[in-house]
Amino acid sequence: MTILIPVLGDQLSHDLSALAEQDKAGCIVLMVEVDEETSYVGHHRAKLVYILSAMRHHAEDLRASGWQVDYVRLDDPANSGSFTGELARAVERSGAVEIRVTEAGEWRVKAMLDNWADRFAIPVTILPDTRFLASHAEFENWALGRRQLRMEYFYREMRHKTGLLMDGDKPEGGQWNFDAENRKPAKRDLTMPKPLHFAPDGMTREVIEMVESRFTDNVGRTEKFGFAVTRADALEQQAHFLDHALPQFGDYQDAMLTGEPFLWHSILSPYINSGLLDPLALCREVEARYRKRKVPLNAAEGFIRQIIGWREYVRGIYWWTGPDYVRRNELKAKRNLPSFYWTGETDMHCMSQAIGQTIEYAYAHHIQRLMITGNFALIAGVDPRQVHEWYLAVYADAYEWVELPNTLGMSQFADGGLLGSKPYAASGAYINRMSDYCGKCRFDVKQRLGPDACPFNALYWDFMARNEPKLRANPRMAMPYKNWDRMTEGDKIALRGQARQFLERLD
Ligand code: FAD
Ligand code: DLZ
Ligand code: SF4
Repeated sequence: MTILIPVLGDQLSHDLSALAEQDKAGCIVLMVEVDEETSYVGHHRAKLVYILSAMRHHAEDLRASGWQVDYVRLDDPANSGSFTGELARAVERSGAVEIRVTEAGEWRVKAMLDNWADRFAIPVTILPDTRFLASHAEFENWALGRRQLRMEYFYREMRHKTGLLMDGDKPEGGQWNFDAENRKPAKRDLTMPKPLHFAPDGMTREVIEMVESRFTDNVGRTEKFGFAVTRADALEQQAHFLDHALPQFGDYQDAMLTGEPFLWHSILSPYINSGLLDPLALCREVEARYRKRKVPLNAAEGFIRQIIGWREYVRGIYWWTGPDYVRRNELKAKRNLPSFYWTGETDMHCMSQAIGQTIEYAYAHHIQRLMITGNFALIAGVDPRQVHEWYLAVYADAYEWVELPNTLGMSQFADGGLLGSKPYAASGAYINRMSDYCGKCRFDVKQRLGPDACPFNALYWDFMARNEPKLRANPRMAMPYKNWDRMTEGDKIALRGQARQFLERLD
């Protein structure tokens, strides 16, 4: 009377709902590496190595804790290439009488799981993913009837729900949000933290070899692969972050420095999203450090907000908006994604830094994603679908439920302001304020016109001008339009001409 429990590649948690309260002796956990998942987008090679190696290590961990695991490798000649095909083979092999699975993390895979009840002659139970704070119903109840959805208000609900950084019914420190303190530019110094590098073990080296030989056309390098691939190592990186980077996480959250890909960020998103780390337990650790006065409130609050605020909010938006969200293109942007997004070969130093480290590490931090690569695509008018496919491919932490709302909603404003209140469009001045990139660039950030002018400047004003009918009424855009109105007609024409010339060269 075997129960078959498929565990997907982003379900690498011992406390997964499908595993809860099951008699290990009567169950077989099924884990499968399948073409369908390794190729629905051209994943970065280090992302593939991370996911497949973490899956293999997790299977070992499950076995060590008493589970029977049926594991199918990508290079198994009998591998059918799909979740459903592999489930069918496993049902045959095991004679299972029931299938139990935790809900999938994206619409594409949800459709497959929903189909299993018709496809198989045995009962299929799909359980909610309890690793998130807010259930689908909870988010829907919160969202229904609101004129506008805003992360800040959802976040306050999550603070009440979890009790994190609460002082009774009030927020700790008398404020919900300390973001105003979290916008300091950083200076390079010798005490800067570095994330741990985990040298690949034999199992990871085997996966690297397989990925290098099978995914020859994919983007990204694996030479510097140093992600943790086990829960124990992910916990080590978590502790390392809490000790060394968290105290200044808030201050330098938005900063960027040449040759410094990680700064004071946690580099924990791949582990949280694939299930190796528990997001709520991590937030409780952060709060404990604050209570022991080891980290300031702006750091603790800033970090906790990213997880119980942004992370939960974007997931809510993903499921609430439905599978058609991916097609939204409010600003009707059509340009093809420039080819340098795949190589990093561009004179724009900020772009070559953000893309270069992405190719090298499958990682860039939030402000690089939002205000460098995202901002450029937005103001250049790149088709949001292509932008989305790039982000989904290149980051080790990228799964559609979290990547799509961040890219399409937050970064490209393609949902017309459903997720966020304004487009994150900026000229070179912002990048110059928050980084040291401009000092090392062949363009001059202070110039708007001419061959040496920073491309972000003219593109920014061109974006404002071409989207004026959609954006002028937005109260958060009042200031930039006031500045645009102050310019002479001659200035406006020159700026738009400069942008046009640049975009023609880009095409
Ligand atoms: P830290 O800066 O240390 O932040 C701590 C944690 O907070 C992260 O590990 C993450 O779990 C969470 N977090 C922070 N910001 C967000 C956010 N906006 N949405 C959800 N969680 C957040 N994050 C992903 O996990 N996967 C993605 O595919 C992804 N795509 C993005 C695409 C774009 C265009 C943008 C602008 C952001 C994207 N993000 C994505 C959000 C954010 O950039 C990453 O979570 C963060 O950079 C991960 O690095 P870190 O672990 O060092 O984060
Ligand atoms: C992202 C990914 C990749 C690259 N490969 C696999 C795989 O071979 N097997 C697997 O179970 N999961 C993989 N994943 C993660 C899945 O895409 C992820 O679990 C689903 O998207 C969840 O909806
Ligand atoms: Fe980027 Fe412009 Fe600064 Fe160069 S000058 S780094 S292109 S913002």
